[in-house]
Amino acid sequence: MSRTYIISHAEDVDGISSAAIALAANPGATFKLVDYNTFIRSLSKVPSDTTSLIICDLGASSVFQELIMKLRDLKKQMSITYIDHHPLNPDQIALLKHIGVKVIHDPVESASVLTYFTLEPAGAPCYYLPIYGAVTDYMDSGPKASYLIDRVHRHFALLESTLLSSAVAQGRTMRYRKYMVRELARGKYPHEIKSVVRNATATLRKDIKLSRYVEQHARITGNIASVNMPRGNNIPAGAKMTLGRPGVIVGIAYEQKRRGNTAMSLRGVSSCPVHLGDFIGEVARRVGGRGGGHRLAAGAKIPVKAVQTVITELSLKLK
Ligand SMILES: [Mn+2]
Repeated sequence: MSRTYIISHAEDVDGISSAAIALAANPGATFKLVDYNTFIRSLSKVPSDTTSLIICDLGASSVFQELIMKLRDLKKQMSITYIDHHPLNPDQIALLKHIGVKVIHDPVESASVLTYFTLEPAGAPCYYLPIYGAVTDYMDSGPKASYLIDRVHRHFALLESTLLSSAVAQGRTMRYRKYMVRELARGKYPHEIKSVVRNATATLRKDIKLSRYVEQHARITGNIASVNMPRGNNIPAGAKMTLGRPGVIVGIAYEQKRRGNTAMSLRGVSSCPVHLGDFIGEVARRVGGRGGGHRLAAGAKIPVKAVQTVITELSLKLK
């Protein structure tokens, strides 16, 4: 009997829609949502009777050696499909292929779009699933995403996408996110899923409060605006909100977590000359944390005392 196991990114709509697409294409599969911190650990928990493992939207360049070691072991028992759009260099892609992993990688499309074209789930609502991830990951202009968006009712697709991202920001428990994945996979549109509209509205209200907080507390260092956020807020949204200040190129928001750790989000304006995902990946590794992401949108978990290091090093690079 074939058993599919799906591992996807828990933190945003792209990962959630990728998981829903993979589940729609493989009804009855088991899925797990993880973040950059729990990704490698989750590979140790893949059931041994799995025949097919699908991994979506999980940037792994900062933990690449560990990834290769785990996948090489798993590959002895199962087929592995790795679908992602986070930075991977040609040597890393070649190495993954060399150990027998099917790699679908394209930095200009969202993971959800890549997952859709790879697994081709059937049915009309499935057609919208990749668009949610593309729109909310700012990747709706990629050729594959454009192809899909050209063929749907645009305003409907945009509204459903942002409803979903606002609801995800509010419903941060893993249980709720897994529920969303199951509902989307069985053909529900976001506004039809229980609590999505209510949660999205709650996020809008919170966002207004948050933008007032950021307005009062953001600190400017060179071209960077940074803000230490109270617990329980949407950190990426906070980072984005700091960008409104004149002359600011990168916005950073961070939140203190348990055990001396900090969760950090970085957002850049389009003229930002530094690849923020590469930058934070490298610094995070050096200070004993983890991080990565895209050119203008990245995140990390780092020790509290390393926050200033990130700000100082980045402001030197942006000079
Ligand atoms: Mn993504």
